[in-house]
Amino acid sequence: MRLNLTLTGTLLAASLLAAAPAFAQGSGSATLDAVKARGVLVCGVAGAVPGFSLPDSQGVMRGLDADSCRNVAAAVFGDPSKVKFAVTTTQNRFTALQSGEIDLLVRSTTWTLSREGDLGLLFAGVNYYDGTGFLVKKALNVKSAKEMDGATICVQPGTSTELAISDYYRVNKMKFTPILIQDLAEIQNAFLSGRCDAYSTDSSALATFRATQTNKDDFLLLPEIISKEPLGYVVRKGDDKWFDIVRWTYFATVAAEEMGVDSKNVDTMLASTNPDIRRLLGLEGTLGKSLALDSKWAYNVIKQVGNFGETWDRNISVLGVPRGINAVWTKGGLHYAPPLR
Ligand SMILES: N[C@@H](CCC(=O)N[C@@H](CS)C(=O)NCC(=O)O)C(=O)O
Repeated sequence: MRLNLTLTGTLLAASLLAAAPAFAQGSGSATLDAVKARGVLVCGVAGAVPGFSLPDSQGVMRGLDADSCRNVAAAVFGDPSKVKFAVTTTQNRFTALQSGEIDLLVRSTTWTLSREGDLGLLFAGVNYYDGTGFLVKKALNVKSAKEMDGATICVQPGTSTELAISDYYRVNKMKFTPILIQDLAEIQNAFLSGRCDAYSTDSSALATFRATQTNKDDFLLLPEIISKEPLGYVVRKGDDKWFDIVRWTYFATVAAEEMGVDSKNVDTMLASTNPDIRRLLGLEGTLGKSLALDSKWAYNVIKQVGNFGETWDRNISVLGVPRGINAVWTKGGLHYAPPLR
């Protein structure tokens, strides 16, 4: 019996080996192969958050998350328009990725241990170092979250915000009543109509929500940022090559900003003698090959979408949100690219 099992095992291994040459002709990434065969990257976004992902008047998805999706499409296809945006909710975003419905998730999603350890997902990069905040009406006459004992707080279910608020209240020995509302328009209306004293989520979204209100001066973002919410690019575990592609695409945008390469000067930079710039732009070395991509993968991202700072300014600075810790490390921020060599 044992012999039979061993034999079956050997046969199985042999048949897998026999199949290996066909697999070797692929890129080594099932996700990359599927994306290329389909001709389009399917990227999960929120589709409703100004500055992150929101269709403009022409129906074109705009925002930092949308452009993060475009970065990967530009790296893979040399064409950032080859993205299909899939609208996901705070509650279905992880199953959409696990089931293979989407290739990549960039949806103001916080990198946490349990999301990697329990959900079979990996965070390949952080496009916004954020934190949970509270938005209140000035009429409430509150200046600090510490004055919010007994408050009702509107929060979306399935978010890391829920845990951040309960931790904060526990630490400060205060009580609150959560009002859980999934739909974004509904939660914002609940807050505006006074159903809750505060609206809590990532402070970026609170700031951009406030900035887009006609009576924005009636609202106050409380000074406390009560948690760390690094928002990022998320992929499934088990496809290391795809993880590499997404991770180094993000790093390429940061490296470009660090080196002063942007969408406007990138063609002039093709004449640069700086070895780091030459490798980044695919003029020497084999970085593209290492990722199973074209040698111009990073050039295409920078030329067609922009470096990290350009993407930030286009989507976030315009809403009046300061760069802060989201600057590159050479300017005192947290975005730092390891060597592209
Ligand atoms: N970063 C937190 C919160 C995510 C979250 O609630 N995002 C909000 C604000 S940016 C959102 O996307 N709302 C839009 C929607 O649900 O349509 C998490 O990963 O759980």
